[in-house]
Amino acid sequence: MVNVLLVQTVNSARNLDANDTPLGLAYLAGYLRVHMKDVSINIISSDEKLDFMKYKPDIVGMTSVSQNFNIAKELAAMIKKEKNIPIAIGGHHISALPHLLTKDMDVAAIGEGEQTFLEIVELVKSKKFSAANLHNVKGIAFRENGKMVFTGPRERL
Ligand code: B12
Repeated sequence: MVNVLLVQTVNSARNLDANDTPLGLAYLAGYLRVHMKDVSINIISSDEKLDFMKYKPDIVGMTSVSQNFNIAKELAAMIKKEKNIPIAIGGHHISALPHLLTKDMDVAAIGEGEQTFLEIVELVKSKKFSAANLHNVKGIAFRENGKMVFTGPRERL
């Protein structure tokens, strides 16, 4: 069993940041459920903050628009402090500016994320999540020995 926690970054001070489940994360969850056995998925909002660990995540996937990227950064730092689990981030902001990946974020998913995230979660599930193996996942950026690696575009769904 692998526990996946998907987090929508929200700024509750803004009207449009309702806590509705974002379609993008729902697509990722739907794709995982169809293509992977023994996976448990929770989708929550960044407002839950310190309660994250109650979901016992093996991997966290975050989504963020530019406006909420600071929230994503803080969350990634907070989660890493608590437990060293892989953190992937996707969405418009990191897709356009993958070099902004922070030291607390392990993987940037560029563009459509369904197949990309499935492959990342498969690595986590089989305990093979490492920079060496990330080279085989198309459509991502990550840091290796301080250098940014881009694995090349993923075919569009
Ligand atoms: C619908 C929509 C909304 C709805 C969302 C409703 C809902 N419950 O889903 C509402 C009205 C709530 C909304 C609010 C806002 N929105 Co809006 N929204 C959109 C819109 C039109 C479509 C998004 C969508 O659902 N796409 C379909 C899904 C399936 O695709 P996706 O989200 O991109 O996700 C895919 C990939 O990005 C990737 N992915 C995404 N996240 C992750 C995470 C991981 C871990 C991985 C691996 C992959 C991954 O995989 C997904 C599946 O392929 C886009 C424009 C567009 N055409 O994309 C703007 C857009 C995303 N919004 C934008 C903005 C600015 C906002 C607000 C900040 C507005 C405001 N001033 O408050 C808020 C922020 C809300 C928030 N907390 O994120 C901007 C973001 C720009 C930027 N630079 O980041 C966009 C691009 C519009 C624009 N051109 O300006 N929005």
